[in-house]
Amino acid sequence: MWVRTSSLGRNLALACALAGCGDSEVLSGAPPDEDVPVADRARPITVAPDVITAIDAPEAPDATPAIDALEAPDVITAIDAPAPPDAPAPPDVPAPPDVPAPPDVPAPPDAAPSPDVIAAPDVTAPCPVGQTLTVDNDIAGSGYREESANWASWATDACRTTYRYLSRTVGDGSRRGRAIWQPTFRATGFYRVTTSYRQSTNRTDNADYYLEDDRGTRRHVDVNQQMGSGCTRVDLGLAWCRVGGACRVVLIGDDGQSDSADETTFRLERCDGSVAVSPCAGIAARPAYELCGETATTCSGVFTDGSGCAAFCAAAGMVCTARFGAGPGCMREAGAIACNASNGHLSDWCECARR
Ligand SMILES: [Ca+2]
Ligand SMILES: [Ca+2]
Repeated sequence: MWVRTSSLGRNLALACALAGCGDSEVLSGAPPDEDVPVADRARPITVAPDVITAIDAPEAPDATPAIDALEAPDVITAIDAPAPPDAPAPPDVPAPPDVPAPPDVPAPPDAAPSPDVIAAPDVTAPCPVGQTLTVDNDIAGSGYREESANWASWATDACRTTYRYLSRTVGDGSRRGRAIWQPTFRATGFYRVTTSYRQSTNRTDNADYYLEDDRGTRRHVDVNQQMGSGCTRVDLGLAWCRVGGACRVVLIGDDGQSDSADETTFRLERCDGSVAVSPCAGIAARPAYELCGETATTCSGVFTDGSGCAAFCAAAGMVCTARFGAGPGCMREAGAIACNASNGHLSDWCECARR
């Protein structure tokens, strides 16, 4: 069912409405510090200098020579003729011959890729595990951008220098828009993706983040930005990103509330240059479908268009094995529903497996 569970944020909003502590943007005529609760306004705002580089230096790989140097042959000590008794000077020891250059090692032949494997470059380079790509509104060229003029900046409790937020005092005043974090990848593999925002009662209780990776998966994470404390970080999951790919995080401000956007990091956990396409890619490619979990042979997630679990699973060439009520944001409810039920639900949770 499309059931939005009661949230603390909504209670906060109701409490504020009753107590008169609501959105300062509305009540105060949008002063410059519209985004900051009253208690925060006396606090000095310090803007850190923008000296942080876009990409942390990767850990240096172990210095492993490509080819071990050949051992020098034993020094030749042969003496052709015994020294005469009256010639005590030691014979010259011939210098060892030059160490011959190691022969070129032929590259192994490329393995023939199977049809469902994405070929990726850079699979033989040392893997810079731990390399962290930081994308932020305050780091020029790091890969952060916005798709509307509805964003404003503020510094209080920012995770890095300043954060951005949808404001009704700028742009068209609708507080709608998208923020995108898309770094340039130097290694192919699995990255842990973490985003951040400044928690505030002025923020949306429904920030829609989408983590899109180069396997074709699109993971939806719904965040209540009224929850947390100051600079708050959220793990969006693992993404497989390749050199030259289009891995990214998209925050869609769609509800007229104020989404907040700050630093997002992509930390390399392991290199893997040849990854099978997700078995659930067909589900992930449909905007009305949310992919919530996957294995090599199963997918689970939520349809939000009333199409039912048979259609949901068929998008991945699978069949429904279980169905539950659910709301958008991968919120599964208790109580099983028949896979083929015609219950009029706009959204349900589906579990799928190969035929
Ligand atoms: Ca920032
Ligand atoms: Ca939203």
